[in-house]
Amino acid sequence: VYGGMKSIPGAHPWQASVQIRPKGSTWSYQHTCGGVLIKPCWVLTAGHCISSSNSMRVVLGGVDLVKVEPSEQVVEVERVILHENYREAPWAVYNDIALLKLKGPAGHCANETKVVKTACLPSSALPDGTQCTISGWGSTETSDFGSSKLLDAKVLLIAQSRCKSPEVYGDVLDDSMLCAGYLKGGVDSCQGDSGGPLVCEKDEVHYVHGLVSWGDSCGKKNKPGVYTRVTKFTDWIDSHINAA
Ligand code: 4AZ
Repeated sequence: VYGGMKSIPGAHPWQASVQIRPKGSTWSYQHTCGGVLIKPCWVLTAGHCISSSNSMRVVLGGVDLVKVEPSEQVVEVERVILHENYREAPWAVYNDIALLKLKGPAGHCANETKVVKTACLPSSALPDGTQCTISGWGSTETSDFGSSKLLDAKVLLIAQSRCKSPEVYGDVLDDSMLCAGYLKGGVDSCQGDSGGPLVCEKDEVHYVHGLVSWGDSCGKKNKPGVYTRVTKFTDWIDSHINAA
């Protein structure tokens, strides 16, 4: 996160660190992406975070990637569901969403605690200009390698028409995407935050409206962060979570 602040432990209880075990390694896992806990056995992340050959795990309830914290829960991924229309193009990724089914007995994968909670799925879009929150361990204005501590920042939802204008992203933007941040730059998500939450609070309920997806660099003027527009995928998510 560019222009963010260190998160208060427990402030983003749906935040997951999605980690992969590099090929050839028998024990080490590396943070690759963020994710969002939406049900005790389900984490949403970005499609571009999925690598088919490596085993994946998810860490919940932690803020520090290099410490083992008493509050954290480490859960293996049982199954990966990548959106069937996920596409990579030179300038953008389309339908950038995947579901991770967590391992665990009888619907009991993550335990809900003070610092591990689910975020809600939105049923409708919010007005342009709504203030929402991003969080993650990705690159910062001072470190390309990311932050070992979870960071967060407030961003504003940007009108699709504005974000599709030629000086911003033009027609590479489609309706599977949503822009948030500031056209003046400075505060933004970045590499390593991918798949993590853009959460907006409404009537004291936290809804995941976006997943960090892509952007032209980070924090640049007229190049806000682009997020997977979760309201476009709620039927897809429900169909997989509630499948017989
Ligand atoms: C990336 O490379 C990336 N500023 C993620 C988010 C943004 C840019 C790049 C948004 O994964």
